[in-house]
Amino acid sequence: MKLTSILASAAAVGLSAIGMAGAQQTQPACSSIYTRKELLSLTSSEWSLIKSIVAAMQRDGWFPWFAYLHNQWFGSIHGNSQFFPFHRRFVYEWERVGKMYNAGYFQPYWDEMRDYRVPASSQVLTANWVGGNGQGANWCVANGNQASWTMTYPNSHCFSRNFGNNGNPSSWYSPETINSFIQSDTTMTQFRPDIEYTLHGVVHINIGGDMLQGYSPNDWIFMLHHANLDRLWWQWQQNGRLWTMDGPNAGGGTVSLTTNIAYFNEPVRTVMQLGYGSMCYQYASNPLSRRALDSTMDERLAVALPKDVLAQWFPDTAKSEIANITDTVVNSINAVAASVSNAVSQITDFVEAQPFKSIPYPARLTDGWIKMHNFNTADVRKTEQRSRDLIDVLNKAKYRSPY
Ligand SMILES: [Cu+2]
Repeated sequence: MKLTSILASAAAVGLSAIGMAGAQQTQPACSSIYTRKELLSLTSSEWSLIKSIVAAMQRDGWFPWFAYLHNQWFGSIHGNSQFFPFHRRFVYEWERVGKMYNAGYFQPYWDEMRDYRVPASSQVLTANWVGGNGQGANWCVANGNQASWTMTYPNSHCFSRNFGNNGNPSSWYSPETINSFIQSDTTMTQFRPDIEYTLHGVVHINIGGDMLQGYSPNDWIFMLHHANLDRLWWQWQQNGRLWTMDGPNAGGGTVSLTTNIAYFNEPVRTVMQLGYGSMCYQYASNPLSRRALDSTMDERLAVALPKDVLAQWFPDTAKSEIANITDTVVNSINAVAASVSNAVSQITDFVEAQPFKSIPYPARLTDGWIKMHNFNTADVRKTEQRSRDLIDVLNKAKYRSPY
């Protein structure tokens, strides 16, 4: 029905906004663009190629180099607006090295929100993919593509993971929460902590082991994780915020488009627009079935939430035709043309027939993690509380999550 045309017009608006802002880009458009796919959507030949390149990179010492770089610059690239540009450039650098082995390499991402209810049962964390929790006194990982590896930075140790909450990590952040950040944050000063202090930190902490350390790039999950966060930044940018950059820099001052990225010493503007300069990649949306539920999520949010609440947490959904139609129906079904009300009552009936499963609170950042990053504890707790407020709103409204 109409939903596809609504989504298509939303996409068109996004593209034209990029075209208008294009004047800020001084680099050439890429002549060809490759696609970063969700890990679980790789074909078996893509996965065996990528796996073999990652193994070759370990053999040739690239893991300790990237772990060293991340650890060395740790204080400059977290807790301030270097966070997104640095990690975009860093993951790209990893991918660039991978492509020197074989041009077919690209950095997959992990659509972590999909697994937020029970992270440990994610297919990503199984033997066929990146493997699961570590075992024994040193939490050595014995399965997956890094099974039984010895890491050499900062000293020789077995590659390790130590899942949070005694091996069964607490829930992390739902698609609804992340969607709300993407829709309602208008500055990098808001968006950066909303991602860094939530999904970013919780995944690092709950995977544990090497992922818990300044040298977390020892775990290839680091690259999957940061490619996903980069994808979320890009979604936010495409929402009319392509050139939005503000907020604090490490050691004082602010980050702008002309500020240099830590370590790389290249201006932030060079990484802002995917498809230009060296950033010759794009993200495939997750083709897995549950991801196709995004438009269902919008419908259900519009049905469940009063208009003012919807506008506060999901301003784009509130502006969409979906919300207007459902709102009209809720207020005066008689005033609507028969065909429209039919379509909408079908949506409403369908949504109300779905079981209600409340959204769990996500795990919080630990005091140790906050201290290690020198984060402001009050800022972290405020961000976490806002996420919990949204979950309260959704659960109270008996919002039926499709995830
Ligand atoms: Cu980092």
